[in-house]
Amino acid sequence: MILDQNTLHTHNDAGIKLHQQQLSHIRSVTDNTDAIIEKLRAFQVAIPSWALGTGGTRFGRFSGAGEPGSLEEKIADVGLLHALNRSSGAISLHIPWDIPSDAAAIRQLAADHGLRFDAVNSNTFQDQPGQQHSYKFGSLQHTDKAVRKQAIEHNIEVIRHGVELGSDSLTVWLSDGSSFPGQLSFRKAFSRTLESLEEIYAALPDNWKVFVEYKAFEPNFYSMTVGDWGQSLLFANKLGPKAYTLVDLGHHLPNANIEQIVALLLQEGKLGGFHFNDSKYGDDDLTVGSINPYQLFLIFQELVDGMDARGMNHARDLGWMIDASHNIKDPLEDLLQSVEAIQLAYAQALLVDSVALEHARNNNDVAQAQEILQDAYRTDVRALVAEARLQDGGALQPLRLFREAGIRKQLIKQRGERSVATGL
Ligand code: RM4
Ligand code: MN
Ligand code: MN
Repeated sequence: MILDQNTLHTHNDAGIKLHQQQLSHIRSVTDNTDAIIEKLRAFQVAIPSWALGTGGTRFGRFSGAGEPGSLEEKIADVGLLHALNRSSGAISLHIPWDIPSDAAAIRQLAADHGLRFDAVNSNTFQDQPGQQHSYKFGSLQHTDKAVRKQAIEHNIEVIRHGVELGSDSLTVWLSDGSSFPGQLSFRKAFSRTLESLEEIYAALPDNWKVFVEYKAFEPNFYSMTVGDWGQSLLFANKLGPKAYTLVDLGHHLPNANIEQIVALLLQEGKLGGFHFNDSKYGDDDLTVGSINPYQLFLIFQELVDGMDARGMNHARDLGWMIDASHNIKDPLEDLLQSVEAIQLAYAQALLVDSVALEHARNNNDVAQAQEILQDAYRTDVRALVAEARLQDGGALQPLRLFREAGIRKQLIKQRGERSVATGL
């Protein structure tokens, strides 16, 4: 469905007065608000095609209603999000969960919604019906060359789909590893994986990037072959200039200092992509900013600082994507919350007085350095984010409008109570 423009305008008209007051307040206490709004407007976060349905845990899945049953409907859902917040202008596909049968038509449909295709994702962590070799003991690391070959060919196939859709990056996340001591030679598993990745790398078009995503544990619980940023960086460095590390916020051991990881990867020119989510324990895939928004801010502060140090474009030079799963919330509401949390953290990071911070650091003024960061973090920047949306034709309060307009009810009417999206 398409967001009705009259409904949108009624919503915005109703909230505009309060918004103007809040905006003029933050303008009166902050200098560079126009520059921040401009950056917010440019910043787009990709929505993965597998996040539009209800996820589950290994204990059960409680399907929502009106879920998108086809790729076309998933694109329509991302289009709706984008119409509401003007910040979800990209979609990321997981192959084979979402194989476009008519790539040109799908590309056109996405363009009609103002969407482009972000990184394409391969899947060698599940067996598909009719697949010749099993990935039970790994894919790119497998001891059997035939299994590795199958996994390599799948990744090359994913690149082909991506080219047809106008994507320019491939994300490889491997579940490869071992569950028990003795099961695997770490060194040989690494070398086999590298060789396999080299073949995939060789198939990348000139303007493409490959992102090597790491994860500390799960589904393997003793070792993961791309288990941390060190391993990912080793692969990326050995592969070459088109290979980068991808950081997924939920893929670290508890209490890891992700902001430091991000800072160093950026300094090395090897941070390529980012998967946003939040977690209390592990790869919980919760709504961004729902558990630890301060950490998200600290990460953004390093992202902004590190990108500026290299003269990078915040909006274009890294791949930004949400990688979350919704077990009990409406996926679209959850995604609206995640995008908003990302924008708030980004806006707060842009507020940091980096000159004063540098000065405090050089003088070892620890208390002042903390004050500077927390001053930005404690600033209410919601009006800046809302203004950026407004200027781009979005809603003042996307989640509220989603409810007021009864969007889920309409989707249920179109798609039925029992439609189930493909994905995890
Ligand atoms: C993994 C990882 C990947 C995602 C899959 C579904 O844990 O985060 O990025 O594609 O889950
Ligand atoms: Mn991920
Ligand atoms: Mn994950």
